[in-house]
Amino acid sequence: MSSFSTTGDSLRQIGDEGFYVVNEVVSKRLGHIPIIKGDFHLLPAKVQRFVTEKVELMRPRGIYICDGSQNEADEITNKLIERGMLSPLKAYENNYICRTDPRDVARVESKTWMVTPDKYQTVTHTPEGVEPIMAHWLAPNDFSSELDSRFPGCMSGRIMYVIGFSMGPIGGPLSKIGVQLTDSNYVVLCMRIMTRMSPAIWDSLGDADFVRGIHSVGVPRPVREKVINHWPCNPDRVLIAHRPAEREIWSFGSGYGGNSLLGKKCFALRIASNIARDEGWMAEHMLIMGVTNPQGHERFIAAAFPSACGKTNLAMLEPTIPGWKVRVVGDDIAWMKFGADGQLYGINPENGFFGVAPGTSHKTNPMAMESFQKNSIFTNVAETVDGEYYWEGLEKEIKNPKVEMINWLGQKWHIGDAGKAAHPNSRFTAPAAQCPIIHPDWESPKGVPIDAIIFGGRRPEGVPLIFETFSWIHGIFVAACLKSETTAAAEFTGKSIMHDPFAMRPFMGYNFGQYLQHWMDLAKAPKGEAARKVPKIFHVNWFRTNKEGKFLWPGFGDNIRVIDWIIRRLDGDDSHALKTPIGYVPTEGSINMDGLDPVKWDELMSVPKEYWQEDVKEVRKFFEAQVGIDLPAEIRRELDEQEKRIAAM
Ligand code: OXD
Ligand code: MN
Repeated sequence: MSSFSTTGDSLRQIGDEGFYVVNEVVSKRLGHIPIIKGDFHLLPAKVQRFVTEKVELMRPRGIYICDGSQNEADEITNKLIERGMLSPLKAYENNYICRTDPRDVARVESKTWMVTPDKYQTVTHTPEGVEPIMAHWLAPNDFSSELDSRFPGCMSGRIMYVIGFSMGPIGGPLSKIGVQLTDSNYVVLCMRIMTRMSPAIWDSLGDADFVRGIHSVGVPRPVREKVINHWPCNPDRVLIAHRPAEREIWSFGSGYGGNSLLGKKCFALRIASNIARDEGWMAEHMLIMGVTNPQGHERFIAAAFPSACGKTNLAMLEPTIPGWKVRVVGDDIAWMKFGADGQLYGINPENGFFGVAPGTSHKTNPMAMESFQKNSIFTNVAETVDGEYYWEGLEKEIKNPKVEMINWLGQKWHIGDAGKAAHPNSRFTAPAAQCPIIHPDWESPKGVPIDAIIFGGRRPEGVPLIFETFSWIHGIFVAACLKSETTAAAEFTGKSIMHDPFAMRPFMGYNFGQYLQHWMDLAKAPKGEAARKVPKIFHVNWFRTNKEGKFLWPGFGDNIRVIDWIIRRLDGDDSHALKTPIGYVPTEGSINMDGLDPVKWDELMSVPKEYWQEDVKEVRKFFEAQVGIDLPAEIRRELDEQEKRIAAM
């Protein structure tokens, strides 16, 4: 390891970006490396070591230690505007838009890896020739060569930003600290929205360890290929690799949020699920919402849906029945831990919303719309000549439907023209605190008490609007069987129903069989703690269609009607549930339909025998192919029992 020291101040200008050198780090190996911002010596020693090692590897031309302040964000924003990478959306306060290289628009699941010494720490024992779909494994040796062919010198000519951040309220008992190194200033701006980025985290780090994130767009200077849209990226060389034992993430070649904002999917799900298993808690792809009934009693619910299936919309739902109130704690990730009192508590580790823009409107999600009226960044949406954002779903709300726009590909576009205004996975990045219905306890370090967990997906056929599982273990089985139609959040094209167990398929951090076992084990309290009050588990499907392909349920704000039923079940109302082979469904009349256009109850709620007979066969094949001997016996038993119940229908 090299020893570093810093030299005195010297206000020398560096490069063409108007940055000044405030200090220097001297490396035995590299000589003088300019510090452009911050005081290296104020970083904890272990962070200094991490930074110096990676500087030696990636060889940036300067180091910028971020403090997360408004001044810093303004400075970076102004530079990006000058360079043409960001532009202000003039119709709002402090909102910006950027367009990516069109090859860098979504998560790349096929290039996302977990690196563990033993393959089966990452993946299940699948039969010969069957590719595991939950987590991809990369051998440490292969990882080393992939790393060696990408990272040495990858930041040359660029500035390396050092981002210290907390997932969860700084210093909270459920929170964790990360340090991300990146050469993308867009990433700095988005991390500032999505995480708590502040020098206060250095004090709270103490003896604790931190998660290491190393991110490079993979385009060292001088660049060899033309940079498109001022968005450097290296799509042919993308690699997103995690070393769970080392709590380390290596991301190369992409600036798209899911690949580059390392606090989110990489840390808060893939790495955190490993930490959670070691420490006895859960890191899940779930929203958390507080729902208050007309009697004023509030319950907190966590809900898991695959990407782009409406978690943000549900978390911010505007109830259509009077007297109900919904407040959002989080819209994408939940970290949950049982307290010594036996209650499950959950926090949202994030600080912002990175939501899918198309489909978001005042009709579908007015509270999300309110959240991004200022201080937000829009990626791959369209922009009108009046400086407004635009995407599919805003047709009825746009002030001037004839207005000229620039679409996400940078071409002139009008409503009605061929092609799309916005990319289907275009995003808004908005501070959570700006949401008018953010829960007052959303930053409670201890978390909020979770009483129910909902799983769901896009299931056009066969799956009722709502059912309640029979038990914790049956709920785990149902979550293991979760499926959904594919969306644009990853690289998939075309519509097909895919397995997405626990809505975690793209984010699974370790062997799925062990993950199921971990969920099962959590029901048992350690000695000396109160018995665990496991939440009830439900399954919902807002997306069932009739023969003509029309949705049978209005969804959005009307989903409160389903939540109302769920909450009555939590409150011990046993009179409104019908036992079916897959779980309890509401009896007709037990869901409040006041003010709703008539719905086809039977079509919406039916549990068709033939469909479920096929489903059980398909699930058995899926378990055999994808989980194999790693499937806990209890879950296999749940499948057998469900099969018997269906056969007896
Ligand atoms: C997301 C995703 O960005 O799940 O939240 O893809
Ligand atoms: Mn997500």
